[in-house]
Formats: sequence, C-alpha cells, structure tokens
Amino acid sequence: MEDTIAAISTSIGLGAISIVRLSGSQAITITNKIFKEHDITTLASNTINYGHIIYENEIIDEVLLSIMRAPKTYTTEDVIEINCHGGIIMANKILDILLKSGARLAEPGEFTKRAFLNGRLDLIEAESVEDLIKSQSDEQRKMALNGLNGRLTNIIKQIREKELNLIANIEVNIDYPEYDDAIEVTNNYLNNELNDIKKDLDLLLKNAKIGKIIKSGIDISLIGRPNVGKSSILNALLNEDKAIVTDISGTTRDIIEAKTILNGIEINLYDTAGIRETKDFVEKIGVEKSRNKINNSDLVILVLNNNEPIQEEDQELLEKVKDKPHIIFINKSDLENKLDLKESFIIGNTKDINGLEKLKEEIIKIYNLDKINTKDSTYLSNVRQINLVEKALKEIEEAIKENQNNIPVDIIESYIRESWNILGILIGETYEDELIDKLFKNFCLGK
Ligand SMILES: Nc1nc2c(ncn2[C@@H]2O[C@H](COP(=O)(O)OP(=O)(O)O)[C@@H](O)[C@H]2O)c(=O)[nH]1
Ligand SMILES: [Mg+2]
Repeated sequence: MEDTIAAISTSIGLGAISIVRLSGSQAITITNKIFKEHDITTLASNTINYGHIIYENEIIDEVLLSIMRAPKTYTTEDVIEINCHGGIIMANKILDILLKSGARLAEPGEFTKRAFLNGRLDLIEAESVEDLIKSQSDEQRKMALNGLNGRLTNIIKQIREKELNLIANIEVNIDYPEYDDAIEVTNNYLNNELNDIKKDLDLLLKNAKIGKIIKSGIDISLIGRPNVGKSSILNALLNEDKAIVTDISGTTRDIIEAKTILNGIEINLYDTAGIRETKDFVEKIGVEKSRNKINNSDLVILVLNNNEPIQEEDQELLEKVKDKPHIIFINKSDLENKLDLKESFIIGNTKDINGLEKLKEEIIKIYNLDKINTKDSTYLSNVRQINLVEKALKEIEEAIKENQNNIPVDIIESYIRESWNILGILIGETYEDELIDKLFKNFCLGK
C-alpha cells in the first residue's frame, strides 16, 4: 500500500462538478506539482482551497481542493479531493495529469479496501458502503446504514464473545480441574449456553430473509394460458401500458420485466408468454421461458379465466405451483362465470379494475411487508454473509449434538472454536487476500 491511488469519484456524465480523489502517502506532494496558488504541503488539514490546476504551463481548470491529512480520513491515509468542472473531459484530463505526476489509477473499490485493510472499517461495514451507494429505495438505504454504523458487526461480536467465554471456561476446566472458582462446565451448562448461541444465529438467518427482500425485492411472475389477461394485470399493477394487450393468443412472446414498489419494497414483475402447445418456433421458446420462470421466481401469480371452464393447461399449472408460494387470480370477473375451482383464489378483472387491491394485500400478507422495520433491525445483506452464518450455525448444532452424546468437552470446544473462527471471517478479522480482492472488485470505481 505504498503507492498513491487516484480515481474520479463522481459518476461519469454531465454534471456541474466532478471530484477526482487521491489517497496515499504521496497524495499531497503529487498534487502540489500541479496546483498553482498554494504550497499545499503547508495547508492545514480539513480545509478547502481555491486555485488552478496547471500542467506544462497551461491552465487546465479552476478548482477547489480539499486536503485531509492522515489518519482521520476515509482511508486513514492522506486524501486529496479536487472539485473540478463537471463533464467527462475535465475530470479525465485532471486524472490523466495526476497519473503522469506519479499517482496510480485506483482499482474499483480500492479506497474502501484501504479503509478496511487499515482497520477503519470492518468487512461488513465496507460491504455496506457499496450497498449504500447502490441503494434503490429508502429501505435499502436504511439497511445499508445499519450495516455501516456497525450495528450488525456488534451483534456478530456479541455472539463471538459468548463463544469465547465458553471456550475459556472449558479450557480452565481442562487445565485447572482443581480450581474451585471456575464455572463447572457440565453437559447441562454447555447445553444451555450452546442453545443460547444457536438462538442468536437462528435469528440472524431468519432476519436475513427480510434483508434479502429489502435489498433485492420480490420476484413475482404472472403465469397462465394465453389470453387470460396476464399482460392486462401487469399494466394495471403498474398503472401504465407497459405490455402489449390484444385478443390475439400468443401476443406476449418474451418475458417482460417491470418494477413497482409495494410498502417501500421493490417488486420485480415478470409478464410471461401464455402457456400452450404451439408450433411457432419463437413462441415455443417463450413458453419454455415461462415454465422456467415458475421455478425462478419468489412468488407466482397464476391467472385463470373466469369465463372459461378449467383447461388441461390450467390443471398442469395448478399442479406445478402447488408446492410453491403462489396466488391464484381469476380474471375477467365481469364476464359470465364458467369456472369452478376448489382452491382458494382472488377474483377480479382489469376491465373496471377489480380485485387488484386485494391481490396487493395478499402479497403484503405473504411477505409481512407491513411489518418490515428498517429503522431498528439489522440484516445480513449478501450471500457471503449468509453462507458464513449458516456455517457457524452448523458447527454449533454439531456441538449440541455431540454434547448430547456425552462426547468429551475438548471435542465440543473444537466446534465452538471453528464457529468463532468463521464469524471472524464474516467481519473480516481474519481474511484471505484473494477473497478480499474479489470482494472489492465489485465496487464502484473511485469508492
Ligand atoms: N372482459 C375482460 N377482458 C379482459 C380482461 N382482462 C383482459 N381482457 C382482455 O383479454 C384479452 C387478452 O388480454 P391480455 O392481457 O393480452 O392476456 P394475456 O395473453 O394473458 O397477456 C384482451 O383482449 C384484453 O382486453 C378482463 O378483466 N375482462
Ligand atoms: Mg400477454
């Protein structure tokens, strides 16, 4: 981490200003070579300074320069931020000059990576920075902030603390069996303590499901035979004419994606090609995609036609969605009832917009969307975090099992120790370089 990195930290597009950022031990001296008005090596930390960027005797831009001296900075290193005029050309030009003057182009996420490696952020906090930038809703923003302000890390640390205490007590029992003041680690005592830790880990995983909903939304697909009104329902839910609606079967051939918000949660809606036997080559591909979508979505809305008796394809679809989260929506309630169904359903129509509120309420009910609390709750926010907690839990469950079989405590201790190690990886207390490189590569450039 000897070298000084530079990158454009604002988005590459039209805007009033752009920010070029540097971090590293040479940040100040490199910038000093191209800044006219001040000797910036003498400037006080946390000041903003007016001046010009000069390169090869040419005035490049009129800028404001912020200087932040180590260690109280984002990366804990010396950081310089140059506020230049916006647009793509100017920021690139200044970056180019900085690179020619001794800085190296930063990799995506490298500023945050340095903040992590220098101990200013733990791994969960670092991941939350990126989540915060990529937030698409206020709920996502709050969740990312709870990760960034260390709430999630603290929960993990408390669980590790319990594990460490248990390990210490077991060690004392083994090494100093004659020591009277120590807690006697009986099977019963172990069982209680392990179950307490298991409860904490279980709760984290249970809440992670809510975290996933907040972060990625819910994937809902509209499935059914041609002409039952899937596209009309999509349009009605969106309040716009997104999908083409006609009375010609096979109008929708490819999957149409749309986003809407329900109780602050992103809903990813998928309108699909009507399922039927077809000789049309393109439609056939669409039908296959629809069938796959049943398995690839969180929730299926199976649409049936109130005006027709149940068909063979309807039966096939009812069978297919049976064991998956689904809602049956009987459309065209404005037309004569010819459908008889024993499953529970919601009925309505898109002609005079009926039953769609009920459909939304049902989605809210299934996912408890009215109870999601983003202010106080802390959620694991990605697959890496969830996988590690699952692994840590597995070790504790193994320990509980062995304890019930009266296995010697030092064996049980090894499971607890492993769980403690895994949670250490989660917060980045121990890490492998390769994993860290991979993780930060997904970050935004300049962050
Ligand atoms: N009467 C009536 N017709 C509808 C209703 N919903 C859709 N339709 C009509 O049914 C036909 C097929 O609709 P569409 O949304 O394209 O069905 P899809 O093939 O399932 O996507 C169109 O002519 C729509 O106007 C409804 O609730 N009542
Ligand atoms: Mg359609």
